[in-house]
Amino acid sequence: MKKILTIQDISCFGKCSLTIALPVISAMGVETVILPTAVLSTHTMFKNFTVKDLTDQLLPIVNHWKSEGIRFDAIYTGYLGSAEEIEITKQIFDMFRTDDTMIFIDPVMADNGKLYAAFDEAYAKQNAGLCACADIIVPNITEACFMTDTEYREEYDEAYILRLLDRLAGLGAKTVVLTGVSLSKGKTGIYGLDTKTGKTFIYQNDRVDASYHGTGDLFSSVAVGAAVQGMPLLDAFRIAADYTALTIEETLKNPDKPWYGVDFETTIPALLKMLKK
Ligand code: PXL
Repeated sequence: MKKILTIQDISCFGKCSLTIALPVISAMGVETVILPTAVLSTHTMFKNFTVKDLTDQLLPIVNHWKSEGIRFDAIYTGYLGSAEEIEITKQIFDMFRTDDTMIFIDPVMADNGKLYAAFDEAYAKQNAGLCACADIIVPNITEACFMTDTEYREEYDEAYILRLLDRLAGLGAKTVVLTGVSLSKGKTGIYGLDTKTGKTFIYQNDRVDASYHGTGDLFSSVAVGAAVQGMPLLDAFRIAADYTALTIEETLKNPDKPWYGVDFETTIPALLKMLKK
């Protein structure tokens, strides 16, 4: 069985980061090893959330794993709490990376032109340094702008996206994939670049007019869970995008309409069917 280590926070309530990665990647038939960077009462879109930072636990935990001879087929990082945790994450890559380890980085820190509450521009630059270590990075447009000193635009054209991809490639990852890219009305999706071949790829589906927390984590979890099992990258991203769109649609049908996260629990059977096709 393939084994993924995922490094991100646990937001106890709210459905994001590890409370999405663990159930979703496990359901895909991949052993999911977690390294929690912090425990929060909720994600940071709630008011008055509590945070217990776990920076001092990271190296003791991984040192124990190393002494047990534990190995990973992929390492997937999401929301990291601080610049120090980014530095430790780089050390963890060095400790566990082999020629076959896929390093998948979702540099979670911003959306809609703004950094999340806990972060500043220095943190964004640190994240750019982390992305240099990756095989695959999946920033949204806002994160890409912060990491490459590019002006954020609400309205853009394909030339803007290609310029962003080119700048992201300059950070050093092998495959760079921009998420949340909308090139025509009513559509949204990804635009990627294989930096070795210079080939770009694009996948768009219908835009669902709602924005939910945790959808980026859902997308990344599915993409890395599929890719680690040998699925061609473009297929892995296509399924991740379709599944995320389907889950948002299903969530909108829920009469309780939770604002804080998506009902991925109801769409896991559909995900497994998509993966079998
Ligand atoms: O979904 C990304 C995410 C992860 N973890 C925490 C967050 C967020 C987004 O806001 O607050 C704690």
